[in-house]
Amino acid sequence: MTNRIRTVLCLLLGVMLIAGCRQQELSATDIQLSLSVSDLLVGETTLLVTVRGGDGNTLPNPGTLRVRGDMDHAGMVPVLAEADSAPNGVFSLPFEWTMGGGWIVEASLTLPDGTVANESFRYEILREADDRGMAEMDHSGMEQDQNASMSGETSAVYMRISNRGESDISITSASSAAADQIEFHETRVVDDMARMEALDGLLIRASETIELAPGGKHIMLMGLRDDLAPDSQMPLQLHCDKGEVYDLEISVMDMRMSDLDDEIQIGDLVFSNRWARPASAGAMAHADMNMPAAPSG
Ligand SMILES: [Cu+2]
Repeated sequence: MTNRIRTVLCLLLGVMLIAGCRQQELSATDIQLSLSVSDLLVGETTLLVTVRGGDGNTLPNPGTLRVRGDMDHAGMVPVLAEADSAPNGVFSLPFEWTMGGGWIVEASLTLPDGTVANESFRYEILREADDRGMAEMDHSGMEQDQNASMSGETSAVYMRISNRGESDISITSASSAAADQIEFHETRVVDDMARMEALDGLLIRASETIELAPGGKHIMLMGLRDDLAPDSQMPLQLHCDKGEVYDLEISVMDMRMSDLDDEIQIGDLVFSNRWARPASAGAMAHADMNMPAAPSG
């Protein structure tokens, strides 16, 4: 699987608000931008950008919104849109996907006091309806069941893993009945943009503990076969390079508020605080599961 495909799959998720606005007075950090699009096929579409404040309520007419859409490879002309009216806190902008492929949409909201809140979203745009599920182009690796409505959805698993043994343990792959594909990722903030990078695996050194947590390392589930309803459990197997398999149950929850008291030891490894987010639809903004903007240029 190439990096690009990885990026595309994972990027179906949105990006949380960026740290860059934190010092501003009108607390742009509290503002959440979410984006939904009417169509993921080449051609005209409508972008709906919802603006919410820290209390989760929509903010009517919060300012001026500028949107810039770029292909994730160089050389394409950006598509721009702007609106300054959002009667119910929702900007509606006509937009055009001019080509099939990976897109990065940057939404930039200028508040009345000049503060700017930014958020980026990634989309995979198909050339035509028939491309859906085709194993060609960017979807190879993804082997979609035509009937699987969940196939574009993703989630992430977090946990703490301690190695009580005397040798390093390397987890090199993961599998689950709940997802078609699982990768190890790390979220990093570079230039105020949160990016997810694929990792080869997880190394837990002797006597050390690693923490998989929102905003950092995580186990990315792609092509969900299960909607991962809150308060349910999902199975996960972690495979170590020596052939050992760690069979785990993961609690599905919106957010972990306290220790889960679910510590189990398998061999030298102790697993605790194992949780996964519920399935999230492709076009949703989602804290922590941010994806990289491709190199600009
Ligand atoms: Cu990820």
